[in-house]
Amino acid sequence: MKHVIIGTAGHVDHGKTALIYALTGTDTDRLKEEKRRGISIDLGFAAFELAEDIKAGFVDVPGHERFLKNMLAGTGGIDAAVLVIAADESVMPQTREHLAMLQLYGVQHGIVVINKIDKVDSEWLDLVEEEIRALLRDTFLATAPLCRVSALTGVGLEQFHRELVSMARIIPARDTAAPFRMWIDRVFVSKGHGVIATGSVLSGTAMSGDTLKLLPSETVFRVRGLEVHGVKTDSVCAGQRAAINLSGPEIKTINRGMVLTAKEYGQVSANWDAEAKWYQDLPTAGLRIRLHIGTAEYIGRIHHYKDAPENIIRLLLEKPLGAAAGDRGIIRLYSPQILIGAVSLISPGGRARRLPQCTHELAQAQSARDLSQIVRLLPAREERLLLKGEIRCMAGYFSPEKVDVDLQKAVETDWLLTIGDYYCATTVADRLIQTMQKLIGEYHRRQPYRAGIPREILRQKLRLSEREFEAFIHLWKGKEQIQLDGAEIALIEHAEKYNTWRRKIEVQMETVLSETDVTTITIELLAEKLIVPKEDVCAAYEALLSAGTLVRVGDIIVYRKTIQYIAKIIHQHFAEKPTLTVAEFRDKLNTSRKTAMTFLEYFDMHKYTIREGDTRRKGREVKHLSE
Ligand SMILES: Nc1nc2c(ncn2[C@@H]2O[C@H](COP(=O)(O)OP(=O)(O)OP(=O)(O)O)[C@@H](O)[C@H]2O)c(=O)[nH]1
Ligand SMILES: [Mg+2]
Repeated sequence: MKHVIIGTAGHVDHGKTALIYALTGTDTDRLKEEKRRGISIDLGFAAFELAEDIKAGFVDVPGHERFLKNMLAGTGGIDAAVLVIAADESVMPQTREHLAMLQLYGVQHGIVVINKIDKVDSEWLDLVEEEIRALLRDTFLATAPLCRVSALTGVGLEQFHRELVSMARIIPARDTAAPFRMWIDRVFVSKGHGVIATGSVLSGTAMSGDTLKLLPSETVFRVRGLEVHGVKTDSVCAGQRAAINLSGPEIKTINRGMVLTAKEYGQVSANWDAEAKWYQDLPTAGLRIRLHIGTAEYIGRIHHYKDAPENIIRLLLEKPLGAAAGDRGIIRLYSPQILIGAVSLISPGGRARRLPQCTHELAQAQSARDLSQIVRLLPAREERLLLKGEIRCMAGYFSPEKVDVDLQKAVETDWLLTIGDYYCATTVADRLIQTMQKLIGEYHRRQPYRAGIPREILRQKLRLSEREFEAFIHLWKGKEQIQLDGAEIALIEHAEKYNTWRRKIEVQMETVLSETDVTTITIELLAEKLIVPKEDVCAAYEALLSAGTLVRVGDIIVYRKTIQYIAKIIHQHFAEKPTLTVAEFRDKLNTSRKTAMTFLEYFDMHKYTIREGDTRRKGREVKHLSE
C-alpha cells in the first residue's frame, strides 16, 4: 500500500474545502467558528482511498491571508499540492502567495483545479485558463494537469480523481525504514485516552509501545496507541496521517510545531547554518524574521558570513529549533509579514565565526539527497572525529543501513579512516597529526629535558575529548612517529635523544653518588658532580626529579638508590631487633638527627615503619623501596 499526503492551496473561498468534501465526503472544517464564518481557519484533514493500492491523506489549508501561518504549517510535510482557483475570480493574491510558498518549500508534484465552473461560460473559462498557465510558467506546476471542476455539481470530479491517481503513482514513496519523524500539527485530549498528537509522518515507522523523543525539548514519551484517520492500528508509517496517543511525565508540554522523532535523531540548536533562496531583493542582514518550518514558526535574525557566498547564511533564532539537515523552511519578514525567501538547513551553527569549509558542497549534497557525498563531507566539515551514531543523526533522516553502506564505501576509498569507534576525514587526520607534531615539537624545544608533553596539556590544546584524544593517539602510535611514556608523549627523535641523555646522566649519578653516605642532593652538588653544561643543570635537576631518579623526602632531595640503601639498613636492623630508636637510626646512617627524622617520617608515611611513641617497629614490606 502506498501512502501520500496531499495539501490544498489557493485563495480564500475558491472552494478548497468544498472540493475535498465532494471527493472524500469529509468536511474538513471542524471548528464552530469556521462553520459560522464560512471560511477555513485551521488545518483540516481527510482520508481517501485513491486506488486499491494508494491511500491519500488530505491536508486542507485556509486561504485567508490572516491564516497564512496555518497554511504554512500544513504545507511543511506534503508530497503534493492541489492548487484551487475559482473560475469566477481567477488568479487572486493568495493564489500567487500560496504558489510561491509551495515552490519555496520545494514541493514537486501537483494538480491545478479550476473550480466553480458552473458559475462561468466556456469563453471566460478559456481566458481564466490562459491567465493561470501564464502564472504557472517557470514553476513546478508549469506542466501539471489542469482540471475544470465544479465541487457543487460534481462535474469534472472523475477526471480530478484520475489525475490524483496518476500523480500519486509517480510520487516517490517515502522511506518507511528511515528513522521515524512527524511534525505535530494538532494536539487534543481524548476522554479515556489522554493526549493525542496528530501529524503527517515524514519518514520511518512508529509502533505501539515505542519510545519517541519530542523536539526541541528532547523529552521522551511512550506510544500508547495509534490511529490513522480514526482507525486503530499497531503501526504508522511515512506518508500516513497519524494520531499518536502518548504518555509521559511532560505530556502537558506537547504542542503544534514540535517534532516527534526516533530517539537518536534530530538536532537541537538556536543557530543553524542554512542555504537561502531569496524571493525579494532585500538587505537581509540583521533583519528580524519568521522562519516557518514543519508545523512551527520561529522568530529570529539573519546573519551573513563575511567570507561566504550571499546564499549561505546563519539563522540566529530566539528559541532552539529541533530539526535536521536538508529541512526546508520559509522566511517572512517579522512585520509586515511579507515573504522574503526560503532556506534549506545545513547544520546547527558551530562556534567558529568563519564559515566551515565544505559548507557549500554539503548544502548541494543535501539538496540532491546524495547520501554518499553527505557522509564524506560531514567529518571533513566538522574537522573532528565523529561516531557512527553522530554521522547518522547529522546526515538527516536516512535509514541507518544506507548510511552505514556509504560510510563503508568512504572508508574503502580512503576518504575516511576509522579510529576505534570513530570516523575521521583523511584530510582532517593528516592536518591533526601535523598540528600535534608542531605542538609537541615546540614543547620539546622549550623543555628539552622533559621526556615529553603531558598528555592532558596536548589534549586541551587540540580541544579533543578524552575518548577522541586516546583514539587518535592510538592511531598515530601505529605510525611509529611518537613514543608514549606514561603520562607524556614525545616525538621519536626527541625520545631517542632524551633517553640517551637520561642514560648518560644516570650512569654519572651511579658513579658519583654511589657512596653510602646519605647525601642531600642540591643543584649545586649536581653542578659540581655531573658533566652537564652549567646552564642545563637546573633542567637536568628537574628532569631527574620528574623521572623519579631523584626523590623528594620531606624537604630534602636524595638519589633513588639512597632510599633503597636506607631501606636495606632498616630491614637488617629489624632482623636483629624489634624496635628502632631515632638515635640508633641516626648512628646507622651517620647523619644528623634532623635528617634521620626526615627519613623516618618518610618511611612512616609509606608504612614501612610504624611509629610507637619515640620508637619504630617493622611495618609492611614495601616492594618499590627495596627494589
Ligand atoms: N457555485 C459554486 N460554489 C462553490 C463551488 N465550490 C465551492 N463553492 C462555494 O464557495 C464557498 C467557499 O467554499 P470553500 O470550500 O469554503 O472555500 P475554501 O477555498 O475552502 O475557503 P477557505 O478555506 O476559507 O480559504 C462556499 O460557499 C461553497 O459552497 C462550486 O464549484 N460552485
Ligand atoms: Mg476551506
